[in-house]
Amino acid sequence: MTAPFGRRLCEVAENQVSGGYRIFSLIDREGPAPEPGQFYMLASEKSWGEGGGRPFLPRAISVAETAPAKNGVRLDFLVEGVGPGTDRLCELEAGEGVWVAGPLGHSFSTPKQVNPDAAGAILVGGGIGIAPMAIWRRRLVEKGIPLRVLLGFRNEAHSGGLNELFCAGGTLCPDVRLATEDGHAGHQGNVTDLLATMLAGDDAASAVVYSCGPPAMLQAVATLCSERGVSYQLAEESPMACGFGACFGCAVPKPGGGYLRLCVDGPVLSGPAGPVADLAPPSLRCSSCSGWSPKSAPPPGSGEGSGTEFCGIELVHPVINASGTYDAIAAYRVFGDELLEEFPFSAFVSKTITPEPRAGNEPQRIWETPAGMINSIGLPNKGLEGFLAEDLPELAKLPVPLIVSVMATNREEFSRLVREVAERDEVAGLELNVSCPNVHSGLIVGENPDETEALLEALRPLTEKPLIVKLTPNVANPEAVAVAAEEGGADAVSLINTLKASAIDPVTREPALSAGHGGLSGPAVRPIALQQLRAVRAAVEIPLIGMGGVSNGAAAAEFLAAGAGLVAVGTENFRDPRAGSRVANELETGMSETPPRLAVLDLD
Ligand code: RRO
Repeated sequence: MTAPFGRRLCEVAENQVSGGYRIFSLIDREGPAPEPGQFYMLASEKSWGEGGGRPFLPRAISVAETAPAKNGVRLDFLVEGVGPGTDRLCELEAGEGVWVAGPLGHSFSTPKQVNPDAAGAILVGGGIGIAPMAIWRRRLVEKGIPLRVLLGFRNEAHSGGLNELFCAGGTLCPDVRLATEDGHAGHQGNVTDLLATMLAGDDAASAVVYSCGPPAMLQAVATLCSERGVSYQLAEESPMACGFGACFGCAVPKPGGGYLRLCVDGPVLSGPAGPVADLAPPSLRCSSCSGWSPKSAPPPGSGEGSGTEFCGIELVHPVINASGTYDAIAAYRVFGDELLEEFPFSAFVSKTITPEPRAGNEPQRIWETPAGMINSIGLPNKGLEGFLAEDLPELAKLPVPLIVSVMATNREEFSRLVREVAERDEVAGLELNVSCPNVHSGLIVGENPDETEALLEALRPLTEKPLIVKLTPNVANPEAVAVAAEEGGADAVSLINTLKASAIDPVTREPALSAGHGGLSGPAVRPIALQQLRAVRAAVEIPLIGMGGVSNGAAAAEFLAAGAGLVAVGTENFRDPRAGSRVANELETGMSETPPRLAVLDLD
């Protein structure tokens, strides 16, 4: 089952207090009913990204219960206010609008063999993690699967959802047992104590354990199950900006090395941690859309189409994606054909590829900031060979021209990338990423005009296809680097990549990102991007792609006015999977659905 493409506005039906938490209900008129374990990306229509600029990114919240409602589906969410996003969700009032994307992610799956003599299902929920256990419990009961439920809370003030989700007529459901750390109810101690006792039973090996809760609890559940040879499925949590595979923030270690993206490979992982099943066929195959090919693009200057021409590539509108902010293959798995029918960008820029595969940086990889975010993703990619063999044939089915972003740490490797990528007919152009803030290559070519010019001189003879140089904002004179790129033979430059930035976790007082620093993006950087774009515009003749906090048509118009030929949408894709087409429409009509989100810097 795929999710409706994009986000939609749903109405709050009610919001009630529940043991230190809140349970709020939305009426979803368009989406399908969720499966247990799935989640939604939520952001209130009002007071989100305004004022102090936080909350900015939508929040991933698991669904606790669902029921048919008049004109749609009711969705219940359990939420604890622990930061600006969840605080705002706790304040929602009946009748308010909430932006919703979903249902997203893998759900729990039923034990294959339902043997009435078997131990059945054991559900283990801790704290806020009881939410997906509630909807899963009801589903298992409906299926007639024997089950026992173990719930753990710190104290009475953190027992939210218990009465509403696990009681009938004011009494705890008979299959539910409690553990509380303060001993106010049930077993005093951890919920995993109860699980350990249960798994010591003779029939334990035939049980399946389902669990959601804090990481330490999930680790203990996994250890217990592994020791007893019991299969298990865990609904995990990880900070995520988008929910559909675009941001690469929600990485969790994969057994055998590398990382999974929890939004598209989870949130439910089966033990030993692995995706439960494929969401949808990974191959892009939209029967009603024809893929782009160099032959299907009208020749520049032919007058066909209402679009734009950029370096000889004909585009239907001037809005593309910023590299690394949209994984079209993952998005297809989540949204299906609708993605291809209404592809949001007029050209697609791939995530940067490197000569060899890279796993990316250790989590934590993303951090929300006022009106923006810092990423330290660290360039996870399949490497040249994997990209050409697996991803390029898929990306070639997109209904728009493809620009491949490449990065290497020396000229020889850059040359290999450019030669092998450029010779493929599916590729319309290449972006040379000389500006990633998150790899420790020793040299960021784009910080040095001489290196940039020498690189372009080496690469220019290798292809006639457009070479676009992605500039870093982390230099005093980006225009000097742009001039060097132009003199070396670049066809265009794109700017800005992210600004070097750090954040301190207010709880630990340690750097919030594992790498210590990352790159800042989002509306907070827009004035800097505009200033650099203007400086570069004055210094070079070649066309420019402008980006940096483009969140609506008004912002895109600013970049075009400052001298860009195209604008790229980046961070806004995480908040709105259809941001590209929204920005393009707003540009064309001169109207923005959403007001400019530059609250921290705009004085108008
Ligand atoms: O993957 C990343 O960490 C990353 C890249 Br390649 C880039 O060019 N810019 C960025 O902010 N992050």
